Amino acid sequence: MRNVYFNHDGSVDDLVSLLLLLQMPDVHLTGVGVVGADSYLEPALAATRKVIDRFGHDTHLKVAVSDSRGVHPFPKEWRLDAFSLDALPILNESGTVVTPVAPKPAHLDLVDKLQTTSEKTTLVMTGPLTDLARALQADPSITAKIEQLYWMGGTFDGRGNVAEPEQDGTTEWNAYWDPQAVKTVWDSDLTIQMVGLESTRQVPLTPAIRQHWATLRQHPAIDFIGQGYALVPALQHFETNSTYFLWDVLTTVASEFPEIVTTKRVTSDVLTEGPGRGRTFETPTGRPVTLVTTVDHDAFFKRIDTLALHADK
Ligand code: AGV
Ligand code: CA
Repeated sequence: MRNVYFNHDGSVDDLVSLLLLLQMPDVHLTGVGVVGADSYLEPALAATRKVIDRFGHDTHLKVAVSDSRGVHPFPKEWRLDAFSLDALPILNESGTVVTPVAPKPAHLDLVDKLQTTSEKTTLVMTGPLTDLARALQADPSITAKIEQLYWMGGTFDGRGNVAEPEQDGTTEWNAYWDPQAVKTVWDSDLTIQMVGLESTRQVPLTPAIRQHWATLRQHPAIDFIGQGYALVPALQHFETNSTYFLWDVLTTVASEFPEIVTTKRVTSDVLTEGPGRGRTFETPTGRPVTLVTTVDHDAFFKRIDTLALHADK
């Protein structure tokens, strides 16, 4: 069994990532933290607890709430999706929420879980790095208990996904929310696998994929995935700023099934000031990162099916 701690920020693909982590036979989830970055915190927390109730196979997880705040807030329209997710009937059949809230804020819950787990823990983070940066500041010795960090964020190809004033279009949102947190994590000696936009662009949400999930909706976990991805825009005629990709799901699935991706080692740094703040970039003097470069598209989507079907058991 592999210990995994998951920190996410409440968008559709974050919750689908949680669902899939809960189905991985070799994964022991030691903790889950939620940050209200690409979501409002209350519905993101509630939906997280309900996904664990419904699809968690009686794990004894508690969900930790983040009090981290970003420098550049996500668009309100995107953050509102968490309310719709939390209201989906499939998460509300029982009418009660059982999974408890952890007593400490997410960054300190992370420290506790790492330090009290005897073996090392793999970190999967599908939102900004703020909670990890704060955990490192609270207790620098946690690096010895972290096997590796898998992070969805950043990009090296100069094509960002932030369409906001006073920035130059080169940054990815999770990095842009808190650039200094990326810098703090980059300055640590953690082993990092990064899933940036160059690879996630290979796995857009499309009408064909939605149709595929529709045909399998008799399986509750696939129904949840289909309902979730019905809330966000697919790649239809051309890519817009709101087009949805399977960013976080790729990160999560690749953390457990490395054969679906190819990677390369890069040395990199991040800007914390100026119009490119939040931009990750390659530089010979930077720190090493394993960057996911390509995805086996069909194997990836097949893996989602197989994992989701596991929830029937
Ligand atoms: O930049 C990708 C990150 C992922 O962690 N998030 C969404 C994923 O959960 C921010 C984001 C970028 N574009 C978006 C985003 C969009 N069109 N809708 C919602 N969130
Ligand atoms: Ca996310």
